[in-house]
Amino acid sequence: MKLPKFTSAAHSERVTSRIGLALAVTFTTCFLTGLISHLIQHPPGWFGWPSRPAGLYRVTQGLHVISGIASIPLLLAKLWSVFPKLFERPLIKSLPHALERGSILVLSASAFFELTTGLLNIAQNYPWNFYFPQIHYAIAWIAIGSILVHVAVKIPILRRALTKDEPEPATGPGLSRRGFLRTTWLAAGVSVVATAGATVPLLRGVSPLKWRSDEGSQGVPVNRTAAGAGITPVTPDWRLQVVTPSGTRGFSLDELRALPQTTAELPIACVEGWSRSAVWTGVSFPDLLRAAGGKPGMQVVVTSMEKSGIYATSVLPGEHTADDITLLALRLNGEVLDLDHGYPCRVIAPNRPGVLQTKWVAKLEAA
Ligand SMILES: Nc1nc2c(c(=O)[nH]1)N[C@H]1C(S)=C(S)[C@@H](COP(=O)(O)O)O[C@H]1N2
Ligand SMILES: [Mo]
Repeated sequence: MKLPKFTSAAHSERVTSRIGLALAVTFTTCFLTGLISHLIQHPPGWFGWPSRPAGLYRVTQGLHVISGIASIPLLLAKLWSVFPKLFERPLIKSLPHALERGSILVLSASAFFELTTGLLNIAQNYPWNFYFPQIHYAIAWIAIGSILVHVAVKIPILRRALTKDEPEPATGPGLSRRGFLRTTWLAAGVSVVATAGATVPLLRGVSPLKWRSDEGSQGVPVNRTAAGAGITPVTPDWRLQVVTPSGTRGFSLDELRALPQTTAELPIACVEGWSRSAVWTGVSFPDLLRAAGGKPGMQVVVTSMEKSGIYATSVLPGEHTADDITLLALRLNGEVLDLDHGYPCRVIAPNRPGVLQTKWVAKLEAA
């Protein structure tokens, strides 16, 4: 079968190289910010994440999702600009040629996989539950590895295409080269503006496709409701259990309210990319640890009343338990914490992913 000849101006090295460079920037940003998020959630021994600046994770995770969203139109435009090449015959000319084509296949498939799973994740709130982060993380290494190989192989073409100032062909069907590039930048920009309101306060009113930044009680979205987590309001004999090397202490809600209270404005920054700042009041971890016979700077294992699920426990590293604005929050935006936001008490720590801000805390173990 003879394929029709492509003559669109979009199919030029110059166009492909420009879009390729933009993709290299968005993908690298996405990879590095994703890596940071992964390391915070599964810290190896050598890794430490500071508790300040308080809003840093909000920025890195916002960038993760925004750079991923911008990559979608860029990837589509890049595939279109090389479209005829994908069907070039003969399929394989030589061993290096076979390797190059193979790497492009791996690159396109892994990039496509990362972007669709990421997008579905933010749109549907963890449809794959447990497996999503592991697979998304593993394939990210394949994507970034094949991108590095691809860029290395294409350096000569990149050089040629970006230094030589070839004139725009006089005529041709469809968009001109410049027009195709402009359309691509515009599509990427529109995608970002349409969604970034989920995390950028200034764009909140502008983004029609933002997710989870409006619904929820007390001015803050709810990730998982109390009903969804199987939580019922606690009875008056409820006690927060605090275990330290000097023993176990129970705190009633009144006793927690009687301890020194700290108020701080801190964001919930969900790994899905939405974030929202709020004013939280409660007992700071340094105060709580001292009251329970422990010391600020001890690592604390947090256990929720939630019986199952991957968010039922989290670990607060020493950097966080020594920080005066790491709170066991009792109040949100001036009101008693709503049951959906973690009543009677929840963790709110600065510079920390939303998944680790454990709600409905039952027990704290300091060591
Ligand atoms: N026990 C428990 N804590 C939890 C969760 C959960 O499902 N169960 N969800 C986490 C996630 S993913 C986020 S983003 C924040 C959201 O807090 P919010 O629902 O108060 O906005 O709570 C975190 N704490
Ligand atoms: Mo989250």
